[in-house]
Amino acid sequence: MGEAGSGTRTAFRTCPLCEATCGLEITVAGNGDGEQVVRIRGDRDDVFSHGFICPKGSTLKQLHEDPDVLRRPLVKRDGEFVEVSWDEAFEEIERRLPPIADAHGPDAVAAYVGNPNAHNLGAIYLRGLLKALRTKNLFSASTVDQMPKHVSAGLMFGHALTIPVPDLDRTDYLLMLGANPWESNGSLCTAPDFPGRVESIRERGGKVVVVDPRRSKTAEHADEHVFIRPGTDPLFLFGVVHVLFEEGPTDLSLIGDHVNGVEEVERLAAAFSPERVAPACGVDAGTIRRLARELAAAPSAAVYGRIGTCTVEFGTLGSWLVDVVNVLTGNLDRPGGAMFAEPAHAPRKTEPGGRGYRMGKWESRVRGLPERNGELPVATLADEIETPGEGQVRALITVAGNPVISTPNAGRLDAALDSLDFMVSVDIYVNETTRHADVILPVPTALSKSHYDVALYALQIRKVANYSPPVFERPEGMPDEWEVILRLTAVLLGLGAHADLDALDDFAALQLVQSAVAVEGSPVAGRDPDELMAELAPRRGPERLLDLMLRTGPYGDGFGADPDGISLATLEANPHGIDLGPLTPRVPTGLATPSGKVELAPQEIVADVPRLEASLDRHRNGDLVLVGRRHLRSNNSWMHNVHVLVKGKERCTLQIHPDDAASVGVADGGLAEVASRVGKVTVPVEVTAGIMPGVVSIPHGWGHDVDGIRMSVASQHAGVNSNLLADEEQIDPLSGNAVLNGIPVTVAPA
Ligand SMILES: Nc1nc2c(c(=O)[nH]1)N[C@H]1C(S)=C(S)[C@@H](COP(=O)(O)OP(=O)(O)OC[C@H]3O[C@@H](n4cnc5c(=O)[nH]c(N)nc54)[C@H](O)[C@@H]3O)O[C@H]1N2
Ligand SMILES: Nc1nc2c(c(=O)[nH]1)N[C@H]1C(S)=C(S)[C@@H](COP(=O)(O)OP(=O)(O)OC[C@H]3O[C@@H](n4cnc5c(=O)[nH]c(N)nc54)[C@H](O)[C@@H]3O)O[C@H]1N2
Ligand code: SF4
Ligand SMILES: [Mo]
Repeated sequence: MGEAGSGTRTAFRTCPLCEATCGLEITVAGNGDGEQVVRIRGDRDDVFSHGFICPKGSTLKQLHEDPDVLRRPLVKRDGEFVEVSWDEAFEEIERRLPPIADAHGPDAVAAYVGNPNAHNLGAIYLRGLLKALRTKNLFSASTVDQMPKHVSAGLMFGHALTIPVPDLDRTDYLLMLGANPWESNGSLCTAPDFPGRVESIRERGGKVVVVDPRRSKTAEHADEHVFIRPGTDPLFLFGVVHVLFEEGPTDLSLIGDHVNGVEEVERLAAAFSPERVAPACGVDAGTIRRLARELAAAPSAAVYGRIGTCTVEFGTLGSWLVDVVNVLTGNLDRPGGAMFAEPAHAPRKTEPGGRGYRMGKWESRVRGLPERNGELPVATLADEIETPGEGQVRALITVAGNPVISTPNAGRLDAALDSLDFMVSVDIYVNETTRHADVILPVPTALSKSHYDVALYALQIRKVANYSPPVFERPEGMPDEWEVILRLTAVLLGLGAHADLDALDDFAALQLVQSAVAVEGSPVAGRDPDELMAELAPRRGPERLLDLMLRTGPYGDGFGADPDGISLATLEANPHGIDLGPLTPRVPTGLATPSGKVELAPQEIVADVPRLEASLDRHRNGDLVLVGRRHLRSNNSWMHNVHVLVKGKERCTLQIHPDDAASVGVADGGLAEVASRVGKVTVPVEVTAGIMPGVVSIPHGWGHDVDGIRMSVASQHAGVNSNLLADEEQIDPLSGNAVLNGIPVTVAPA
């Protein structure tokens, strides 16, 4: 923080709203309790974002000042929320939650953790909370998002987070499927000003191709846009792979020694000639052949797939094929291709190989759906709540999640939450989900929390690290988010509502230190844990853990082992972040598969290919299918209470092609009723040639027209909940991810 004139100061803070990690320059005026944000703009000196900001970034001020944001805990008494003290809130939880697990077993308590945890430093403490629950009923937003990519990357490269990212700043050719970074600013690819970086590819003479059933803003800025029928990307990509083998040779010169399974992929691809897949994809065979040749011929190329390739019927196959093409064109792990990040806070792997990705450790009780990454598909949460029997879910903890808006057959889940014996939510609003809670524990807003992107830096396109201290003190008496999570953990551990949190935190830190010194090859291997604990003092909370991670990480000071290395103090001294350079190759040492090689044809994935092939013959009778979309001024379900973001033209509309509008009899500006197997909604119609015939689109995150929420602005801009239409029975079986794109619907005038 620096002084910027009398009575004002300037603070620097990474924006936590999306995955782009933009640096913000925040001007604060006044003093003490009267301090206020006067301006938020992009931090021009930020080493990663260089001043870029989107319209959401500056609204951290409005969020901070939003009168609807909770500042005191709420407990429901006789159906009404009443404000209580922090002690009372935790005493209520202690009185009601542990007895449920005691009486019915640990599986009777479920947890759902949502997207903002990926952007919260304090969420490091969630791991302890979830472990304390000892339940198999763990759910998160990952199974309505990126679980297919975790599974494909886990099986191919050995770890759920060894996900290659497109080397945007150096690539000559970018093929993007099902991603719209002009609105989303990117995902599973941390790159502030993603659009600017894509523009630069074109400026330096490269090519950008977008595959999407909608002519998205990203598609408009590309060299080429290819319409594709929702859910058919794996067929398209198999067509590309088919051509790569047919016209060969595939380029394995760089990585060949480190890949298993190439012949198996060639054998599988034989069934997917461009001519055979073209009718299903709606992409002509000539285009598929040409794109395959372009990818193979480009000096460097990267294929990148996101939401539209994950939240679909064959999500894992699509996610796998993206990287199969990266490997076969010689682009995996080379500059300009698809590379692995190496974040400053994660220990460096020095030997190839590892335990490999384990999956299916347990199954869900009702539908028998397998565990992935330690969790179960959220598409089956309602089943687990509604279905009686041993292990039935009777209590739920949500942390930063809004599953009533975000998950399939939202209407069913909404009703199911009403039947719980007890529910506690850690959240900043009374919204569609938390209105069902018996206790709501609020947390400080972003400007009163510190920040470091533990999750997203694992997917960054440059080696960058940035830490921000809180801009404001927390309101009097309000604990930090990690303290709320830790106190909840203490209650679950049976330590009661008044446990000694400092002791618990010391214990958590000591455990991490002990495991760090036990790692062979670590710069602190064999050191005395107490000595390291003393060096970390007087830090506590997430800062202590982060300091430990940074110091034992690939660029760390190793507690003296490398005097030039970094620590949290280095980041504190560099409020615009530190830049450690472009990504560097990590194969084979970064690979954690048991073979120490890239597994191009994992057996679990190969076994799913016949299902894909069978879909080729599926009768497509001209029915409409629904896809989603995002808007730059929206953020999943929870930034709609900020007036500047929701004002203006209605954005929650049904986009439909003119031909389809004519055939079903709906008109621009009119209302349509959209129905699926599980529900129906009435939504304003937007007729546009920017969407493929046969496809309609409604954005997710809306539907604030329910009773009992306390979001005065959002209620005025309610929109409809598109997940009332998503079918909870439709999942990608390999990952358990919900199918949120390509939902069969009917449309009629309302
Ligand atoms: N149909 C359809 N559905 C989708 C998607 C789609 O594309 N189409 N996208 C999916 C994706 S990618 C995602 S990630 C999910 C998101 O699904 P969720 O994570 O369930 O939903 P969010 O809208 O992110 O809700 C975030 C919640 O956290 C609260 N919150 C905000 N900031 C904080 C904080 O700092 N601390 C705490 N404790 N709480 C906070 C908000 O009030 C809100 O209740 O939705 C998924 N659902
Ligand atoms: N402004 C804003 N930014 C956000 C968010 C937000 O809600 N608003 N959410 C954040 C989150 S949690 C995430 S996960 C990311 C997501 O980031 P992105 O993956 O970029 O998400 P979308 O903008 O939904 O883009 C998905 C695209 O896939 C297309 N699509 C749908 N079905 C198919 C298909 O079958 N095949 C192909 N090829 N395309 C298809 C859609 O038309 C859409 O253009 O965005 C993050 N950033
Ligand atoms: S793109 Fe916008 S919302 Fe995302 S980090 Fe940057 S300023 Fe924040
Ligand atoms: Mo997401």
